[in-house]
This record gives sequence, C-alpha cells and structure tokens, in this order.
Amino acid sequence: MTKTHCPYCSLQCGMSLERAGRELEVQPWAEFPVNEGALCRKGWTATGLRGHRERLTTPLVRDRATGELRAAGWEEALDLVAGRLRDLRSSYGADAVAVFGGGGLTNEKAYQLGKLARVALGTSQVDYNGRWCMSSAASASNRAFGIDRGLPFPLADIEHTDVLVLVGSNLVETMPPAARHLDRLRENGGHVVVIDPRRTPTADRADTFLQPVPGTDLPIALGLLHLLDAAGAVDEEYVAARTTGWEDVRRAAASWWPERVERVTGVDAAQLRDMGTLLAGAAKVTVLTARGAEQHAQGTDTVLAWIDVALALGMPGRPNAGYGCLTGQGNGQGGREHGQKADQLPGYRMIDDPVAREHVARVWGVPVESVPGKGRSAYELLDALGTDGGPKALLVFGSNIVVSAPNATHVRSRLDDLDLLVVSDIVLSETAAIADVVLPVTQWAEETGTMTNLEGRVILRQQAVAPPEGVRSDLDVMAGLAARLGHDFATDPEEVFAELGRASAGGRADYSEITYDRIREEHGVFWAGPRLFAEAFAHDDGRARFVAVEHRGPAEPVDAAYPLHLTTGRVLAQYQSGAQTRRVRELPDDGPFVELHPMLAQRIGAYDGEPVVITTRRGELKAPARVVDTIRPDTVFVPFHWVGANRLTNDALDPSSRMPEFKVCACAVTMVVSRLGAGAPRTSTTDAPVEVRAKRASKPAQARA
Ligand SMILES: Nc1nc2c(c(=O)[nH]1)N[C@H]1C(S)=C(S)[C@@H](COP(=O)(O)OP(=O)(O)OC[C@H]3O[C@@H](n4cnc5c(=O)[nH]c(N)nc54)[C@H](O)[C@@H]3O)O[C@H]1N2
Ligand SMILES: Nc1nc2c(c(=O)[nH]1)N[C@H]1C(S)=C(S)[C@@H](COP(=O)(O)OP(=O)(O)OC[C@H]3O[C@@H](n4cnc5c(=O)[nH]c(N)nc54)[C@H](O)[C@@H]3O)O[C@H]1N2
Ligand code: SF4
Ligand SMILES: [Mo]
Repeated sequence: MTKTHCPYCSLQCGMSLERAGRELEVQPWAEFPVNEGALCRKGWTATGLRGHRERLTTPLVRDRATGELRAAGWEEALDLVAGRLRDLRSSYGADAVAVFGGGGLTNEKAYQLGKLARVALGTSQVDYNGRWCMSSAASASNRAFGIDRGLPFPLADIEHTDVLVLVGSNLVETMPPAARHLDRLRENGGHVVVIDPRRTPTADRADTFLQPVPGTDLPIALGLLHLLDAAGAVDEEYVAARTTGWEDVRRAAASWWPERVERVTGVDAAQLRDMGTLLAGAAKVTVLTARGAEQHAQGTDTVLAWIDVALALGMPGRPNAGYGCLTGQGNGQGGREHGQKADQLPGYRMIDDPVAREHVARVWGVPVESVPGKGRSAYELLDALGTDGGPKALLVFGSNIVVSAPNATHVRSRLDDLDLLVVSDIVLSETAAIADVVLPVTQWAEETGTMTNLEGRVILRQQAVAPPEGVRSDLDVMAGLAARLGHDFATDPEEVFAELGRASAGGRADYSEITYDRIREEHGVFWAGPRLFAEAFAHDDGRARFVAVEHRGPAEPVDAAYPLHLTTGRVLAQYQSGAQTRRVRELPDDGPFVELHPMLAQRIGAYDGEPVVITTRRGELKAPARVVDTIRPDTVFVPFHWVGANRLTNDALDPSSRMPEFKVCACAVTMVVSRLGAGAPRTSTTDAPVEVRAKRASKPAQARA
C-alpha cells in the first residue's frame, strides 16, 4: 500500500494505492486532512490510464518521407533533438529554442525545466500553462500583499468564517471534496455567497447567489466598496494601521452607486444592497476568487478590487477570514514558484533581481552573466513561434496547447511554422500528435515527486508501481538532453528537491527546510507556515496595498453581429484538455456542448440535444445544445475539455498577468438544420417548441462514483 495523491487538481487529495494482483486500486486515505478520504470521480478512476492501450511506451519520430510518426529508440530520439537544437541555436541564437511547461509537473520537474532552459539551452524563452490559470490572482496578490500564496490559510479555515464569498468558483464540480467545507460552514451558521453567470451546483449550496453578466465582477466589488463606505462599515483602525492607499479606492468607488452597478452587471441593486449589509455586519469575511473572476483581460484589476473589499473590512491576517485564490492545477502553487516562468528564478525570485541571479547562478555553478533575462509570457511566446525573430523550436512538457490555448486556430498555425516541435507526454495528446518528436514519460504512481497544493502545503506523491518498459521520467529526459548539450543534471527526485531547496533558500517561497521525511511525517509541510499576514504583510513596510482600479469591460463587447456573451469552463468528470480523462473508460466522454437558456433556445429555434453552431470572430464550433434555465439568457457556456471551445476564445491579454480572456468574448449562436426539420435561424419567440432539460441535480460529490 502506498500513500500518495491524486494526479489531477490542486486539492491534491490524499489516496492510498493498493495492488490487487496486476491491478492497482485506489483506496481512501482517511487521515490526510485536506480531503479526509473523499475523492471525486476523477480521483477514484485515476488508475484508468495505467496499462491503457493508448499509453505511449516508445519515443516517436516523424519520418521525413512519409510524414508519419514512427517508433524510435531513446538514443536516436534524444540525439536527434539535441542535434537540431544545437543547429538552430548556432543559426539563430539561443532564444530560437523555447520551452513550455505545466502546472501539473512536480516541483522537481518544474525546477529542472527552468534550469534546462536557462543553463543547458541558455534561452530566456520559457513559460508555462499556469499563465492561463491563476496568474491574474498571482499578480494581484504580489501587488497587494507582497507575496503570492494562493491561500494564505488552510482551506478548512473557511468553515469558521461568517461570510464566504466565492467569486467565479464552481468548486462543487472543480474540487468536489472541498464542498464539505461549505456544508460545515453553513452548519456553523455561516453564509455563502456565490457569484457566477450560471447557477452551478456550487450556487445551489449558496445562501446568496448573484448572477452577473460575464466580465463584470470588478464593478460589483466597487459597488460593495461604495456601500461599505456609505454605511461607515470600513474598518478605519485596520486601514490606518495595516494598509496604504485607501483614499484612492474610496474615490474610485464613490461613483459606483448600486443602480449604476445594476446597469453594468445585471445584478439587482437591491440584491447588492443586501450583500453590502451582510458584509458590513459580519465579523469574519473570506473572499475567494477562481477562474471565473480571473481569466479576463482585466483579471488582475478584478482580483485587486476584491482584495480591496477584504482589506476595507479589515480581514486579511485575521483568523478565519481574508482573501485567497483557489489555485487549479495539481501543482498550480509550486509550479509558479521554482522557475519555469518567464520572469522568475527558483524560490519565487525575480529574474531581473541581481541578488537573486547571483544566488541561483552559484547553486547552478554557472557565471551569473550566462543566466538569461526575462522571456515572453505563455501566449506571447506561442504567438511568436516560427515568426521572424521568434523561436524556431519548442519543447513541451505537461501541456496540451492545441486544445487549451486561446484562439487555437491561430496557435495551431504558429506551431505548424516551427522547425521542431518536441512533446513529452504519457499519451498522444492533440499536441503530441503534431510533434516532430514525442518522448514517452512516466506518469503519477510510477514516479516520486513533490507538489504544492492550493494551500501552500508541500506534499509527496510516492511511486507505487514500476513504469511500463520503454518510458523514462521527465527528469531522465531532461538529464538526457542536458548531457548532450554538455551539462550534468540529477535524475533522482529527492536529490533534485534538495537542490531546489538550496536554490530557493532566502527567496519568497523558501523550501530549504523541507525534506521528503518531514513531508511524510507531517501530512505535508506548509512553506512559510500555514497562516500568513497575522503580524505583517510581505511588503517591506509590512503594510498591504489598496489599489484603485477602473472598470474597462471585456476586450470584445457584444454587438449586433455577435450579440451573446460566451464563457467557458469545466465539468466535473473531465480534466483540462481531457488528454488524460477522455481516455479513462469510466468517465463520460460526451463531447463539447453549448449550454444555453430556454429563452435563447426558443428565439433561435434550438432544441435540447440538437446541434447548434456557435460563432465568434475567430472561429466556429458545432455542438449539441444543452438547454438549461440555470444560465443567463444573454450568455452561453462551452466546456473546454474537447477540441473546439478554444477556436472561439479571445486572446486578449491582461496587461499585467498576461492572462488570456478565456471567460468572455462576443458570440452568435444559430441552430443547425436538424432531423426535426426546423430550418433557418429563427427570431420568433412564440411558436418554437422548447424542451427544457431538467436542471441537473448536483452530483453526490463525496460518494464513491
Ligand atoms: N472537474 C474538473 N476540476 C478541475 C479542473 C478540470 O479541468 N475539471 N481543472 C482544475 C484547474 S487547472 C482549475 S484552474 C480549476 C478551475 O476551477 P473553477 O474556477 O471553479 O472552474 P471554471 O469552470 O473554469 O470556472 C468557474 C466558474 O466561473 C464561471 N464564470 C464564467 N465567467 C465568469 C465571470 O465573468 N464572472 C464570474 N464570477 N464567474 C464566471 C463559470 O460559469 C464557472 O462556473 O479547476 C481545477 N479542477
Ligand atoms: N477555453 C478555456 N481554455 C482554458 C481554460 C478555460 O477555463 N477555458 N483554462 C485554462 C487553465 S486554468 C489551464 S490550467 C489550462 C490547462 O490546459 P493544459 O495545459 O492543456 O492542461 P492538461 O490537459 O492538464 O495538459 C497536460 C498534458 O500533459 C500530460 N501530462 C500529464 N502529466 C505529465 C507529466 O508528468 N509529464 C509530462 N511530460 N506530461 C504530463 C497530459 O497527458 C496532458 O497532455 O487550460 C487553460 N485553457
Ligand atoms: S478533487 Fe478530484 S481531481 Fe481534485 S485532487 Fe481530489 S480527487 Fe483529484
Ligand atoms: Mo487551471
């Protein structure tokens, strides 16, 4: 029996893997405090990729003559990659080679990937998919608090807050075992507020539900600040002692009276006033943001506005209160701390900080001048591929870009213009399928490494079974490439972790005191401790910053041609690009769908289950309609776990985090001529028969599926 953690999301649920003959069974690990033995369907079925017929077990190389991928040996594949990287570097310079990582990689891999880029390849062009995840919350937290720790307190603390505000989180479907905290909070007499354009299963667990137009969470926060100020509910003592900048925020909020907020957001002024009263009267308030609020071209400002609300109430640093971001990927937190980010060195050090550069160069044993500077952010990197002056080769570890990048048709064209695309994966993802070289790697359960969960708790995923013959670990692959480029890299995860500890020592995220043994003994170890900010914030003066922000609105407003808001997100049974979960037999793989309101369905003559076409300025997708009365009539929703959703999405970026606007763009929906004989798109609202799918009941999240 091996105690380990789920391969998927940032909750990193503890689980126990037991061998039963040739099978590997998932069993509860009841003592692990974050999930107390509960798992969601994805966790229970996580061994489904083991021994899967689509598992990659040999390197693949694209044959020049046939254009097809063919099996190759490891030496051939690695020699080929290293040789072509060397050639491209000598023709075009070191920045002609780019590296793209993932927030699902272990800390050891994320650290080694940054080192592979900076030391072995000498390129500044490295970034990762975390840019598309929580980067807006990260840049807001750095600005406001001087540090970016998703949750500065253990998740279970929310059970003891008085009011919990979830801004753009559907955690009942995205972190099902965490739903227990909502239930316990309400049993304790607490109040849950959910803000989402869709009445999700999470909203069904709320006492207050606000259903705004996508992209308008920022004015809601300004409206609340306006109300709190008018009611004299601002904690003046806390504001004076622990913060700076309140007066600017007060001025910015002054013109956001509730009726103006209602006009912009669609949220009733009366409902907003009630929420203001609720917050004003609560002793402990916790605000949590997730992708719904963050994945916008004004995502950073939106998070800053919500941090302003928490600060005005005097919450951050108080027990069972404050602000946090619900990070998403398995190693969403650690993945952004150890140097796979374009502007960053291990330990959350900034790459343009001379002291940080000296320290890390010493650990790496290289001259400090050889450490490259800041590179392009994820989307800007992809956008530059194959262009004049852009990278000619891309190495991908742990991301399925073809499915999950915004404006996917354009990104695909950039990938097609590369001289060399190398993908390391466990299956032939849509991105691996177009690569020149595919390197098959070990997966979770076949290897050991640490992850840092959404609370900043460093946990240990331990190897439970031997990998299939023919695959190598990512650490082996990186060492193999480094060796061919003249560098000696460690491959033992514990050794790499110790090196990471030294490189991070003294940084904002300092792992130097953490060891595998301590993690095993303590159910995970929090870097910087479980609770931050009780005494001081991380800025030099110890104070948090209020930041005054303005509402700009979505980069692409609706108009006559594209009259609807499109938003995207997740369903419970699939994970991310679906590369893994679409292959797990026990999980429903029912394709993308277009969720829309009965009123909209009636207007266009669409029927539940029948195909509709959704169009944006960038592309179109045909998929079955899912007619539900839980979504705003002016908004449609498409899950992104299947190819297609991202052909539609907008690549407008947040100016500070460089987060793409996944959560809102303008679209049009028309019905397709169907077998029911309906014809051209309709505008009539009187005669179209509408079948309304019963609101899907919230799934028994904690029950074993
Ligand atoms: N089942 C499942 N769980 C997952 C994942 C998965 O792929 N599948 N991925 C993991 C990862 S990496 C992440 S980042 C997390 C994401 O976790 P969440 O952020 O909870 O997931 P999303 O579905 O992306 O978005 C949450 C909600 O935002 C709403 N929303 C859309 N636009 C807006 C808006 O403008 N404002 C507001 N307030 N809400 C809006 C959507 O309707 C949706 O219900 O989930 C993690 N857990
Ligand atoms: N429209 C829309 N698009 C979105 C989002 C959205 O809400 N809407 N959300 C965004 C968010 S929050 C995220 S996090 C991204 C995620 O999108 P992706 O980056 O595509 O995430 P995954 O599907 O997890 O991709 C991981 C890939 O790595 C492989 N893999 C798994 N483990 C390992 C490993 O240890 N090593 C290696 N080498 N490979 C491994 C998997 O098989 C898979 O192919 O999508 C973003 N895209
Ligand atoms: S919530 Fe589900 S996907 Fe996330 S770690 Fe737990 S079992 Fe895995
Ligand atoms: Mo994410």
